[in-house]
Amino acid sequence: MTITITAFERSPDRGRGLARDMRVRWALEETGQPYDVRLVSFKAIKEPPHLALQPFGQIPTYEEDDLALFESGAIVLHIAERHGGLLPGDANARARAIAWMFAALNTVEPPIFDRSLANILERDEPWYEKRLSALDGTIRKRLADLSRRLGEADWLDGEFSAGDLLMVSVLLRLKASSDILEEYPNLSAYVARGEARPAYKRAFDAQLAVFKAASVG
Ligand SMILES: N[C@@H](CCC(=O)N[C@@H](CS)C(=O)NCC(=O)O)C(=O)O
Repeated sequence: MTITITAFERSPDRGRGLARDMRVRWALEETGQPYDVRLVSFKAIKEPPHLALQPFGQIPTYEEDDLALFESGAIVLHIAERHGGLLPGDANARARAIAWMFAALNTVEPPIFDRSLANILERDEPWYEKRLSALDGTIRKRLADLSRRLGEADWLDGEFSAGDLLMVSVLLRLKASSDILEEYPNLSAYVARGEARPAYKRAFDAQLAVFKAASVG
């Protein structure tokens, strides 16, 4: 069984670990699964062979024997369900960990992602400041609620889970472009705990190596 994922040959984040292959790499590292990476260009992801794997022309994708998957959340869930280490054994705790995965991607990521997009695409627009301030308001609301729920705990619900992996991944995007996360010291410490995990570091180094190799080449 060989697992192959796709990642950008030249990631626009310049190796800062913000592209969504990072969360898949991290899940594979947490569960000790070896994997190959097929590097793709922005042009190639819009062409038929890649579109057959990812209908929206994006990375990451995941291939394993005759299974092909897209959507980073679905891929992380698949990895977590097949291999130990990312979901609790108890059925209710497992369901709660999966709820945190959805919360990360459905509730917390959207305003954070919209903010990073506005930063790139709308910076020169007359509405930019107003839009940024509205997005920051939504993000602060989400973070305040998350911070209250996390409290002094290390992870969102007991042991580290795929829910934490996705939540930390999402918060890292915010940390890369804003100081908002620092307003919530327990969330900053939560993200730092995620980044300190050996599996995170291995995944980060692997994606950074791709960027460095592309810069030399
Ligand atoms: N919801 C998708 C989003 C995937 C996504 O936005 N990928 C970005 C890189 S992080 C991409 O491929 N962007 C290129 C494009 O959309 O053209 C997932 O989680 O997999």
